[in-house]
Amino acid sequence: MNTKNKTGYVAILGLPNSGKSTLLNALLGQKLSIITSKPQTTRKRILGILSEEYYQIIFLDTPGILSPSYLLQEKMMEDVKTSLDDADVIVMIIDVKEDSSADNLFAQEFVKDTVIKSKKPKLLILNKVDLITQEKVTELLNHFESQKLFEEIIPLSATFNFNTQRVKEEIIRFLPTGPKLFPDDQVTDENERFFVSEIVREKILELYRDEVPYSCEILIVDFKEREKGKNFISAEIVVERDSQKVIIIGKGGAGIKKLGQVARESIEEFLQREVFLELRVKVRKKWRSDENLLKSFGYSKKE
Ligand SMILES: Nc1nc2c(ncn2[C@@H]2O[C@H](COP(=O)(O)OP(=O)(O)OP(=O)(O)O)[C@@H](O)[C@H]2O)c(=O)[nH]1
Ligand SMILES: [Mg+2]
Repeated sequence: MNTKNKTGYVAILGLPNSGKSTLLNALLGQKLSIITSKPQTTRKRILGILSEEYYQIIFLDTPGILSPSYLLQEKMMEDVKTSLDDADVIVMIIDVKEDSSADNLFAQEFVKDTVIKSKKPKLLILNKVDLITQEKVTELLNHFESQKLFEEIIPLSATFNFNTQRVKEEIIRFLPTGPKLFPDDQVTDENERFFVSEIVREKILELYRDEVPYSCEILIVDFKEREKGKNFISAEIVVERDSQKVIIIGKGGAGIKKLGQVARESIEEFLQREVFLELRVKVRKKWRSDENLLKSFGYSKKE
């Protein structure tokens, strides 16, 4: 083992919709985390591993920081907290269009009382700089540099891959030395089933409005790799109310048909093989506030 190897965990933290998952995917060079224009897309910590000869960065993409209003959101915040605990380096990310001075981010108690006070190296990413002028970027850099809260402040456009390399280099600077923790060819710790369920959820977030996508959870109930023909995947869409089931299915089944089609295409792209996707909708009253159901859906492995 090379003694100069650098290895460590890097937590990507920020408000919902700031671009955490887009940054993770840009750094990995592949789509692992789902991304949508709606806040609270990511619900669980997503681990993404970037291995090169002399380093291994283990990224933790996290749900957006929020003040929880129901149990599911509490579980989401648990994942944020454990990611912070696990991290060797903290990457905080802001959306320069929505929260240019990071006032909203710093207003969050968890950020104010815990993240900022952490002794771990902290980098601040000013994301979405493609949406503002260069003058504004310079102004923001000066503003945050004078605060002296961060080791480095880096302007970024995660979508357009501007400065992604610099983010990676700065992270490596602050990584501890140590042997790699995962095999070089391993990208994540979750299985295909998990990512397939995430893709279905991504498509629901894209296709449905208001509270409907937020009331959905996806369970993969069957996943068969058949020797001949396509893989067979059966997914259950769990909703909270009968009315939401009606909306998901749509008039004459048009909604769920469209969902099945776009989700299948995206799953096939991810798996690089053809699949048959079956979708069913089930009502589980108030699952978002039900400790046992949430546990069975894999939320928060709180010891
Ligand atoms: N213009 C622009 N949009 C971006 C950039 N990075 C991310 N976005 C968009 O911002 C939205 C949110 O991106 P995500 O990566 O899902 O954000 P997130 O922080 O993971 O959000 P949650 O998982 O909900 O907490 C998406 O519509 C992205 O396409 C960027 O650099 N520039
Ligand atoms: Mg996300």
